[in-house]
Amino acid sequence: MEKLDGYSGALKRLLEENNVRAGDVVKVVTGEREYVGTIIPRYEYASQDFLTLKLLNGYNIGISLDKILSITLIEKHSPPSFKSTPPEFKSKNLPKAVIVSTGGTIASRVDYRTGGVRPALSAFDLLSVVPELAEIAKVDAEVLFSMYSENMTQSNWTILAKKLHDYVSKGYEGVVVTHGTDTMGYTAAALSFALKNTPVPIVLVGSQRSSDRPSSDASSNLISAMRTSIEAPFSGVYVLMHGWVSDERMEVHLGTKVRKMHTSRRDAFKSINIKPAAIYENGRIHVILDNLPKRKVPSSFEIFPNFDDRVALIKFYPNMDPEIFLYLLDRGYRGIVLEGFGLGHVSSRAISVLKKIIRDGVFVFMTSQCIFGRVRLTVYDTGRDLLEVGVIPLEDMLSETAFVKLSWCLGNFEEDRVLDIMKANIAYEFSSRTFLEEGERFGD
Ligand code: DAS
Repeated sequence: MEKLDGYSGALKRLLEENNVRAGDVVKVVTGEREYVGTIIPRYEYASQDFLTLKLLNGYNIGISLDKILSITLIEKHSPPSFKSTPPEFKSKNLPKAVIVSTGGTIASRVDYRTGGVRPALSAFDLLSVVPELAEIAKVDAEVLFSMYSENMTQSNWTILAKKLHDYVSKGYEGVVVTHGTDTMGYTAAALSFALKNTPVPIVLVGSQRSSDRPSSDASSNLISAMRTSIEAPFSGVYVLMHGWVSDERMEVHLGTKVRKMHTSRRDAFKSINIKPAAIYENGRIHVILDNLPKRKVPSSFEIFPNFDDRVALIKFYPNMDPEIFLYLLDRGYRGIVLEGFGLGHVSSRAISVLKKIIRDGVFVFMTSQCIFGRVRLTVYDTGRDLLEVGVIPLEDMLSETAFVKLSWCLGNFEEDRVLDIMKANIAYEFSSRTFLEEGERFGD
């Protein structure tokens, strides 16, 4: 609790002299009037010139330190602590499901020490703050990591893939992975490649608002993800997030075709160059894409969990110094995914350097920083020169997915198989053609 006070300096001394702390009910007397309320924690970075009280009417006020004449303890309180309670499952014959938590906003709460948000909720906490889950399945929970997703690495992907393979192999009917939103698309792609022919849906879910904020999307996302993982007729790896700013409609995106497209909106995630696999609305799943793998169709469920981290994703920019590619070669990088301009172009200055590193054994693939559409290296001479030196175009594949796939290829297969596997459509990472409905704006 001490660290939650967040008070320091003269203000902290005043609290200590009067033997009061955050959570206590006190009477504060200033020159003008008296206040009765609860001392609430402050975050360390807040100004230390004010004592913050929650009055009996629920409003908070800040009382300037130099106005305080006395503080009297009325009632010692220990701040409310959060204790998760085991869920009460509604019936015995519910299907078995599991929530594997990796951290992120969905598993976070406001941290009074800093005023920011930090990973704080365990998977069990999630179960107890969202009791509706117990009506859908007999849910087990495991905290695998408790981290912001910007810190996830290839080795986290490997650990997570093996964990999920275990659960699915033990017969769990539905698997939900709670994850930070920042790199959820990368992890969804990684699991799409690492877990081949998974017989049940694995649904990654995050939230843009932590669960202790009124506008939180955490519980609605979690319930929708659990229901989708248990009831969807398809299998594979998906991301579920809001399809619109309100709570009614969720979108279920293929793990290799999804990207976070807004920093804060709750409908930040979009399927790129393809429609969402399904819509989850008012408790029902509406499948959109044809030819999705069917749930529980017997086939060999295999795991290829390794990833090589000597792969770089480079967004080309005007006047980029091609020497950067030589640096990557010297650092032992084995593969580069380029996010080129337009149809897949880089400055002509770079072509000779790319030729050198490819000749020295580095794999180089081309995607586009346009995000929508597909690269085509045969339209301009620049593209044809790139083909000539051995740069491989990756159609409409998302650059982030290409980065993950190359890391996965180099982590699991011999080099003489890499080109063929990169060009093969393994987990819907390629869309054969990009259809736009009549009048539809791309990115809708
Ligand atoms: N930092 C973000 C992350 O963990 C928080 C979130 O959006 O989940 O990805």
